Amino acid sequence: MVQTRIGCESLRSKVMSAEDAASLIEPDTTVGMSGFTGSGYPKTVPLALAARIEAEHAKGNPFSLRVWTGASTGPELDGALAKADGIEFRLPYNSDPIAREKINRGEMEYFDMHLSQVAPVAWQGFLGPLDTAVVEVSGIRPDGSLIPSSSVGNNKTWLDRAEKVILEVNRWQNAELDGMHDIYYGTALPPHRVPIPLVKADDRIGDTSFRCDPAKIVAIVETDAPDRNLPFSKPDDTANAIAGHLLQFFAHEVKKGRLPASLLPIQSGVGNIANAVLTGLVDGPFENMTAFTEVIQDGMLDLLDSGKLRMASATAFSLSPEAAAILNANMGRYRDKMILRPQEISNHPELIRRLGCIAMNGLIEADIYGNVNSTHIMGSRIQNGIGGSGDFARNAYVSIFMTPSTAKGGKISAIVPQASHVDHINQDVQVLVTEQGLADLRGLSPKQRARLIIDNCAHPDYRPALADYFERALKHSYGLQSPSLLNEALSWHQRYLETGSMRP
Ligand code: 0RQ
Repeated sequence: MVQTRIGCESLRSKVMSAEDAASLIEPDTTVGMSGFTGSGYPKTVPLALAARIEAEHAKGNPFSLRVWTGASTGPELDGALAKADGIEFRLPYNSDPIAREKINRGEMEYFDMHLSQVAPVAWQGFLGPLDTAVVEVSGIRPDGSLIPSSSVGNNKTWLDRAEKVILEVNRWQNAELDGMHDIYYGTALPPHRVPIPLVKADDRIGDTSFRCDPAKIVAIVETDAPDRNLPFSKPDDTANAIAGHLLQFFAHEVKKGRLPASLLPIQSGVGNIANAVLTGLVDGPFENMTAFTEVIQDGMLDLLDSGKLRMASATAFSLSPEAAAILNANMGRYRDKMILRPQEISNHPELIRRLGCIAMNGLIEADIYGNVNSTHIMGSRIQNGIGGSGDFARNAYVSIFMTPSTAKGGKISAIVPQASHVDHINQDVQVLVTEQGLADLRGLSPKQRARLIIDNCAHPDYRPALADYFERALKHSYGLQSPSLLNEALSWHQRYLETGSMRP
């Protein structure tokens, strides 16, 4: 007999099957789901909901939902609901391939908003009412408070705002997660907003659990299923070169007295390159580091194990299956070195600016002036979403973007005359790094930036064409602050669409 994680006697009567719980969600309503970068998302109710939607569609009945999450979830949620044609509108960050395809075919509306802004905007009422919250927790305490699972995301807000609440109590999540979380209940709307009392990355300012009115809980489903836990690829030469340039930059900044020897709280974006940089820091000279970031990925565990990282604050885990197994086997050891907070706090501009985070994020393309596109392929196809990159880039002590200098086997240059979509304006991009080198853009004018980016970051195959474009723009541009040849600026993208390569 498996021990229940539902410590609150009076709530046990609400236990039911995922199918019964899913039947409580009405068509044409808004559902706030837990989940952030593949962790802590509900795993059975969305699947049952997708089956119900398919059955209704087969009968000719319309059934679709507006779905809000923390960030990306897993195939059992976004994948299943998108496949069932069950999502008419979704926010924020998504990395599910089926949902991505639907969005790019124009069959799903999508708003990839800044992650720190989701909860405040929901409270401000701009998103409309929230009908149902479906939230995974790792347990329910005897007093009815909810022990969060492997991500916090927007769960506090969904539980507060929703008319009714469905809980998934997941036994797969480690019971020793209890105590790791820090749920801040001091947020308010203007004019009642006050400073957030967090001055160090390891400060605790809230509760270890969620509060939830038991009268709103309409269903509890007990589950035992793992998070998505996608593997990371081993750092290749490109990733290692990028990590090497960054480590050199940090050492230089410490020597100049612009960064302390333990650096400042690091933020690391998603993906293999970001993970490789963390792994690189394991062998670096910096000790006693802290992280104030969004996700704890494999490299962050390695850094904690090495003793170089003292603690990490985030809103979620994003681990490979191997790292998740290590974390779960050693939760007692890791728990005191990690804090999971609501994404409204982990990504809060006030806190990022106060702590002076070192922001490190990936990109799709940057132009010669350092405007960065993080989201759209060829200006129109969404890849994932802006996620938390904007929260951190605008407010960081130093904002770094990194990428391989080419994509698709060299057919695409990541450095282009003009970005086909801009998420981060050049003022928010202070350092650009590729495997070719690093461009420190701080304090430089657009023309000075262009020369440095072309020389230091562009791939040699594309460098001459970029230099040629820039020199001609200097001669023929309408203005010379950010020289541009309008009829040519996006021609590299057009050439790729027409020929399959940006090469001239
Ligand atoms: O596509 O898989 O079809 O080959 O884009 O690129 O190289 O795998 O890079 O995993 O580091 O992701 C910007 C998307 C980079 C990520 C982005 C194609 C490439 C591949 C992915 P394929 P890679 P990464 C906090 C931080 C926004 C959110 C963020 C991201 C696919 O970092 O989503 O920063 N960032 N959050 O082939 C055409 C180019 C391309 C290109 C790459 N120039 N043109 N295709 N690709 N460059 C965390 C959160 O917010 C949750």
